[in-house]
Amino acid sequence: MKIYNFKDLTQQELKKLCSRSISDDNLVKSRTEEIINNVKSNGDNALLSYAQQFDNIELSSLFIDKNELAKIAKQIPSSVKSAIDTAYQNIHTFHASQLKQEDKVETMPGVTCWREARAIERVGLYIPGGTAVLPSTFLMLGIPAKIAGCKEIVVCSPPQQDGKVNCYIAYVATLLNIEKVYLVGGAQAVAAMAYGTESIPQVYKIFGPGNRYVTEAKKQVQNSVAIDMPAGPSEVLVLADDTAIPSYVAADLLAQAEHGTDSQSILTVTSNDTANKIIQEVETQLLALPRKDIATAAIANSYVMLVDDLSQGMEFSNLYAPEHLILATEKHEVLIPLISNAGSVFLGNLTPESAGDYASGTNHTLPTSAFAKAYSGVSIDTFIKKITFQHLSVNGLKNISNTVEILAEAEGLQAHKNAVSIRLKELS
Ligand code: HSO
Ligand code: ZN
Repeated sequence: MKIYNFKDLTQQELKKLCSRSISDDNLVKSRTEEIINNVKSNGDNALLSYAQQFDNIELSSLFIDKNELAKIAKQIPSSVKSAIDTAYQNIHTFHASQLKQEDKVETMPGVTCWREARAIERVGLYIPGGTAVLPSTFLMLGIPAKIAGCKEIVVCSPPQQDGKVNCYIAYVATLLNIEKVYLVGGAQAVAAMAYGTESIPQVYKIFGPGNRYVTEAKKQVQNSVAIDMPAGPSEVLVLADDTAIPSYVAADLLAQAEHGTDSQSILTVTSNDTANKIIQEVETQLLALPRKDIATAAIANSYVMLVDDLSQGMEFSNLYAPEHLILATEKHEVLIPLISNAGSVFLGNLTPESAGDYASGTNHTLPTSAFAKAYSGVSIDTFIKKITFQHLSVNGLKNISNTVEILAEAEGLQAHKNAVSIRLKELS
């Protein structure tokens, strides 16, 4: 890992180190556009031929129904079943606590305003199934969708070799009481949910991570449908001082690195000595990993930033705006107020990112590529919209009328003024 010293870097160099390698591949763009157009005009037929072309499978049906999901779910090993059950409980508890009814507010006597939440009625969840099948992502999207009260939850996941979904995905589907899982992956899944086909209902918002084609498709369908957030490769920034435990930090950096060759694991550290101990540990632990080729490439794409102290480390972290921020220090508490940009934060030496990735309760669908400067991770809020309400009493109309009439007059909008005056006249 290359080592930089924060105070030696120019603004320009810092900016470059904080920029992410988002692939801007014209071939991906044009292929995705072609897929979307094909799904738009040929619906299910296009999906069936893509299953043949990309997944090497001749599907007899585009979906697996509830009964079959229940059957497949029975194959789940009991240890995985109970781990999923525990994760489900924790994620449910944390997300249920986010549902709050706001108070009604009287802005002036007789003028009452408030907001009420309503679920997005139809949502589409994309659950990846390529090199890694991620039932945890299904939990992270399905649980808040259920709690929010989304009426129709459309789930797409690429078919496995046997033309089905695996038992983990099937088990999560039964926990969430999902009607069907559609056997569609890639850009074609996003297109199907955005525009609808004979079998797949059109949705209002699409959620979930995926490969470059899925990400590009989500970008391209945004004229017709909302998406959860822009997505780039996953990343972590670990801020460590001399109270950090090098082997733990190394394990966290590698957990991120094994996600993909374009993942980034940034180590921000207050001393050379600790930096060296951590780098040593990374090299040792890396050798024993089954996904060491992927992790090695990701580590090569990562770096170490030396800082004078923790507050300078926070300054850098806020510039980088990491998806995950791990504070590997005993002094994590005092750093909390200094955090301005991060997707999700892991406090202290005993809190690995993996806890949040799977089971502590927080969501793991988070803003990458410095979008943490402006976006939040997925939560109940991502599955609802808030509608404003207002009511004027006799008194309220009298109290507000003058203000509205004068402003309408000032804007030259006579009909606006009349809408108040006509009511006021009746009252006097
Ligand atoms: N770290 C990933 C989530 C994940 N990790 C799923 C393991 N499985 C993005 O936050
Ligand atoms: Zn992860």
